[in-house]
Amino acid sequence: MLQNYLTVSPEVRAALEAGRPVVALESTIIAHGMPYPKNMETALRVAQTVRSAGAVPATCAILDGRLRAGLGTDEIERIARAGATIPKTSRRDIAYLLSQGLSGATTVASTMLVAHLAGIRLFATGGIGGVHRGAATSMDISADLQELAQTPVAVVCAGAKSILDLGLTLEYLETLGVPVLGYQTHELPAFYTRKSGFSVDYRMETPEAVARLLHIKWGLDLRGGVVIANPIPAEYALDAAVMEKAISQALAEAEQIQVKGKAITPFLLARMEQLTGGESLEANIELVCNNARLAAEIARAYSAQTAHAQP
Ligand code: PSU
Ligand code: MN
Repeated sequence: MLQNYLTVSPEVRAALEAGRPVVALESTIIAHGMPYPKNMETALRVAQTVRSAGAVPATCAILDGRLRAGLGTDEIERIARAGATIPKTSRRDIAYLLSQGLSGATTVASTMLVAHLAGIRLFATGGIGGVHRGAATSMDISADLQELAQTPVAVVCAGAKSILDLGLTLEYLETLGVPVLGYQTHELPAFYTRKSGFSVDYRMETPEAVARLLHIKWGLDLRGGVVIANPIPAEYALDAAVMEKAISQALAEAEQIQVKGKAITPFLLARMEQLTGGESLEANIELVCNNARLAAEIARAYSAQTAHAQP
C-alpha cells in the first residue's frame, strides 16, 4: 500500500535494510528558505556533510505525485531552481498533491512524516516552526509542533527563530509531551544566536546519550518526536540586538501588508535576509551543516545501540 505513494531511493533503502545510519533532510528550506543558487549549493553541501560524518542523507520532497525519501543531485537542482513555484507542503497538503500528481517542498512536519513512513529516525534542519508572536489572537501555531507530538522522528535544529514566541513554543511542546534537549547547552538557542533566555528541558553531552534516550522513548512506545537543539557555532553567530531589530521590522511589515497563513514564515525569512544583508544567509548555511553533522553522529550511535540490543 505504502509503496503506491512512497519512493525510497535505492541507496537509502539499502542503508535502512542493513541498519546503517540515515539522516532525513527537508526541501522547504531549499525551495523557500534561500535564493538560487545558494539553496542548491547548500542542499548539496548539507548532504555531503551527512556523508562525511558517516550516515546516508535522505532529502525528502514530493515529486510528481509521489512521496520521496532520498533525492539525486538532479532532483535537488530541480527543486532549487523551481524555488517558490514548488508549493510549501505541510501535512494537510499531502493527500491533495498526491491526488493531483503535483510536487511539493516538504516542511519539518511533512518531512518528519515522510521520514517516518520510510523508517528514518533522525532528521536535520535549520529551525523548526513554532508558536507565532501574537498567536493568542491569530492562532498561528506551526503544524511542526503537532507533528512532533505524534511522529517518532528526532529533529536536530538550531532552536527556532525569534520571529516566533519562543516561550510559548516551549509551553506548547511541554503540553504535547515533546522533550526539548539542548546539545551541550542549558539554553534554547535562537537560530542565529546561541542564547534565547529560555532553558531547554535537559542538557545532553554526547550523541550516545541522545541515542539512548531515543531508544528508550520509542522502546516504551511513547509516541512523537524529540527536539535536539544545537547552537550555531560561536564563530558564525550573529549579534542578537541587530537580529531583534530586523525581526521587529519584518513583523511590522507583515502586519501592515496582512501576510497570513503559510506565507508568513517564508515572508519573514526573506525580509530578515534582505535586512541583514548576506550575513544571515551565511549563518543559516553554517548552522544547517552543523546540525547535519550532529544528526549523523546521533544516527550512528542510534544504529550501533540497535545492533547491540539484538543478540
Ligand atoms: N524556520 C526557519 N527556516 C525555515 C523554516 C522555518 O528558520 O526554512 C521552514 C521549515 O520548513 C518549517 C516551516 O517547517 O518553515 C514552518 O512553517 P510554518 O511556520 O508555516 O509552519
Ligand atoms: Mn502558520
